[in-house]
Amino acid sequence: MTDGAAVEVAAIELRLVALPLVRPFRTSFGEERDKVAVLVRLETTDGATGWGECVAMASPRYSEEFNDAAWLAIRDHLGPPLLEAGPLDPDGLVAAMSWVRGHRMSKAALEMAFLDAWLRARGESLAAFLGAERDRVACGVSVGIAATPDALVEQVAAYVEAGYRRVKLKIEPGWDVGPVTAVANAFPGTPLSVDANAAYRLADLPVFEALDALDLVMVEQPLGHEDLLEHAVLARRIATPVCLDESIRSAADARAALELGACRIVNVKQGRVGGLLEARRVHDVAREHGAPVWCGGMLETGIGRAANLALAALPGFTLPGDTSASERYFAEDITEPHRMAPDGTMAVPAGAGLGVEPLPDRLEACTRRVERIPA
Ligand code: SMG
Ligand code: MG
Repeated sequence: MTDGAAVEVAAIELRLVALPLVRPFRTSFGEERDKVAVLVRLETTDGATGWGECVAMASPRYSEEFNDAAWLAIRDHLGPPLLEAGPLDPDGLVAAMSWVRGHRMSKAALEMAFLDAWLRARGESLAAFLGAERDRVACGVSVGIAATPDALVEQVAAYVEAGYRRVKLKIEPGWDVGPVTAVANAFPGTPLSVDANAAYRLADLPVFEALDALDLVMVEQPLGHEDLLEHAVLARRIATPVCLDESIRSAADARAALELGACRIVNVKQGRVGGLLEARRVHDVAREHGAPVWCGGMLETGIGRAANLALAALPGFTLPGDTSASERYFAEDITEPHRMAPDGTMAVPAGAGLGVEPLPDRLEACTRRVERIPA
């Protein structure tokens, strides 16, 4: 439920930005060298503006969504009715987009931009609006597939040194028990997890049985991206808690997964579930089931990262998130950088709305394309 004044959407600006990553990020589904994202800038008839970031990638590999599709979904389908909708509050905005099936990352980007504008006008931070109970959050780091186990250990050493409170290693068939054991042996007290991005089948059970010996915090999305039943079977056969990412697209999915025993932990990404309001409902469902949640990441720029930090400050987020410092991704972010303290925590932005905005020069330098509706 949201209360308070409704505002009218006057214009929506789409902007494609590209930022080089400090090092390529390799997962079981491919390698990212640049962060390419659609940003949304929304204006209200009262003159308030807000920013949103779509977490889709350049190609439909993490999920079916991708940047070019998000651009069209927003420009041609989601956006125009919002310009005609009259006064909206956040629930009204979500309702006005609900006729579109799927396209959750596009809806989430519009919702983020709307909330930023709406909250700035009220002088309220996103974290306070969502119900945050902390002003700092614990940070983990997600480490891509490396060239060799030694190279992986070297990367992890720098992150452990920086203070990260949990290290997640990407795995795929052929890059699992060996490199993960090497890291576990090199950093005995460091909480470790693995993320397969759906690269395994149930027949790979021996891999997960072998990983059980390493006392991992969790194994994330080991099996099919749309599968719950096989995850429930695997979860019963291994000791390591299963966490789901790709398979949870809504609070209803989270409820089904937890009640089926398909997972014990949920990775929450606001974009994957269609927005911050639905992400809060995923958090609420998991809490009802006594399941910890943590905030995932999509290599966001400083805009999307600010939203993640606000979400990660909710009380059910009891595990460190993939909410790493800006410098882990970019030599220069498009906002002031989000910095991590040596104790492995990061400040939740306290200013109104997202509490951050793009730096004009950086935004200009990263922009590849802009389009506005109405034109
Ligand atoms: O934002 O630090 C980050 C990346 C975290 O590993 C991460 N994300 O499956 O959880 C995941 C992946 C999805 C994006 S891979 C490009
Ligand atoms: Mg994941």
